Amino acid sequence: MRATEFFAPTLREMPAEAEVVSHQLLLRAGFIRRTAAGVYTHLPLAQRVLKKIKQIIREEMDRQGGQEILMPIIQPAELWQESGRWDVYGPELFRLKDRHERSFALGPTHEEIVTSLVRGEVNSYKQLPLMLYQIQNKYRDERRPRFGLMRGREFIMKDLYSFDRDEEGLHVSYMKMHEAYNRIFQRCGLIFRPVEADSGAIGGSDTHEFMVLADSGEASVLYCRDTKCDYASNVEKAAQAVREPGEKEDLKPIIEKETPGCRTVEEVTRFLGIPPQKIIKTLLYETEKEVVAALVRGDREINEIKLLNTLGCLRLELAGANTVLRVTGAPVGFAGPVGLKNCKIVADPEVVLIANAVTGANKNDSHLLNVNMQRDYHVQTVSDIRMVQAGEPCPRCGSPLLEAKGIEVGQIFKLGDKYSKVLGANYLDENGRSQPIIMGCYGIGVTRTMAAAIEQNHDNDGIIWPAAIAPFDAVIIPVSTKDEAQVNLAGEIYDSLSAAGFDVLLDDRPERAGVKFKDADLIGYPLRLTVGSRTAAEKKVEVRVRKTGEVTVTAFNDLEKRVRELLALI
Ligand code: 9G3
Repeated sequence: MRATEFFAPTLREMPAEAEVVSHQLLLRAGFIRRTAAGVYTHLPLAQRVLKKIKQIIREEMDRQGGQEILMPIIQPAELWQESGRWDVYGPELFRLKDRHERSFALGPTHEEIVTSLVRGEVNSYKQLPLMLYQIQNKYRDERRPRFGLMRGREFIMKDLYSFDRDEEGLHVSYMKMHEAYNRIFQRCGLIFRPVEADSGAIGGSDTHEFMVLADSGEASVLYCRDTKCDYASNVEKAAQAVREPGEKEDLKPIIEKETPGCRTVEEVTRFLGIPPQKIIKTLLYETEKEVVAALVRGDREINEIKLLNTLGCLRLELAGANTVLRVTGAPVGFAGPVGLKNCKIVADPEVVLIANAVTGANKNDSHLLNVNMQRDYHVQTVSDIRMVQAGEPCPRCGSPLLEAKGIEVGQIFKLGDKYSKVLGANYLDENGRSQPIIMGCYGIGVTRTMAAAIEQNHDNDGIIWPAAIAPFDAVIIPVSTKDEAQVNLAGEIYDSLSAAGFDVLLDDRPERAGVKFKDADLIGYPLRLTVGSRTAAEKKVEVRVRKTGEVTVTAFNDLEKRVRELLALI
């Protein structure tokens, strides 16, 4: 491809609307243009990157036995009503009607469609296992589409669905996808980690997220410092290690103390001169069923996902001031478990270990000192309901946990019979008995992977593409397009590398070399091959590696070998 014919409109200025670096660089370097909020056109540079990512994904899905299909974007409402999800999802589900007033959704995901396909076609154990996948546009009407391709309303996803006879078969399929995802992100040249995650609203049991590590990532990952232990978890899922009880303390008699205006842990610790580890923080929550008091140590934060899972409820919200007043008899800031009635109490295991704790007195401007579980109050449930922090011991091996920021680019789920039960996707087993098909689903955000690659690999000058997903392997720059020797050698390089199977761009624009160098750094070609007057005379080429800035001069005759070597290293 010649730059004079190539459609890659770069921008001089940093686009003002872009908040994250991948969005800024994708716009500036001429990869994408905005069509509507959260909706983008992919220009040729982006399309080249996406094609390479998709190719890697296809090869790894096929290697594990996946078969590619293509399901419709337009999905009939009836299937979503059958699964019960038509009413579960609100405005996030794009809805539309046809000329006959029949309702449809623009597919945000394809569990309903694929399950309905399989229930119609699979009826015997002999047809299982089965893995079907597609690479296709998805639609989700995000409240605030932001961050460019990181959270679009239209995006490309690879989604695979596995169908097995039983949980054992599902586990085999799940591990195949786990392996495939490791290979995919490895081959894409990304630094990533598979982490344990919460299955949340989707139900089911096991789930892992694949995180591309980047400081700008929205997600927090905790992982074990000991590299022999591969524990890594999304911060929401991370389990606290079991703690031994500390020194035994004699139980002291309970004392009520006035603490005027002290509502927060910080205010109470300062006023009473005690460490926050001695305080029991009591937070009231409302679920669809009841009011719940959640107890954690004063220096800890509640993890609402863990609390929701412990309670087995659907909705969970911090109780308002009126509810707090009605249940505790005191304004917000003075709740405590002692004498608390009409309210379920859930405690974090660390709370059990606090002797002579400080709690709210359920009375305005008052706290209780020397509160002890069993003697002074009882709880219905003890369960891990708090956030784990970096530095705490790994729940598997006890080494300290480290924290990293990541971008979720893939997620794999064990669904079990969640969809097959409601949609009636059954098969006949060897004994002629009808069984629900056991499913898994496995997604990769393809457009998001491209954005995450930039978040992880850039500098002040622009993008630094990993070679495997770069739009071109190299750019060839003749320093002067008026110098015939340079133009001829650049053309020869272009022809020979193209013939050898490399993707190369010949920057034949009549621009100053400095402008072309700047654009080359911005677009992020792994290699820059420069032909100047001196090198042209000697039939040599200056080879610069974008990632390291390393420059070497190579004879034209050795160039193909050199390029191959360097690309293998990037
Ligand atoms: C919806 C809307 C948004 C959604 C969903 C449904 C997320 C929804 C979860 C998944 C799970 C897996 C297949 C590939 C792997 C991930 N947002 N999810 O189900 F109606 Cl509006 O999509 N799907």
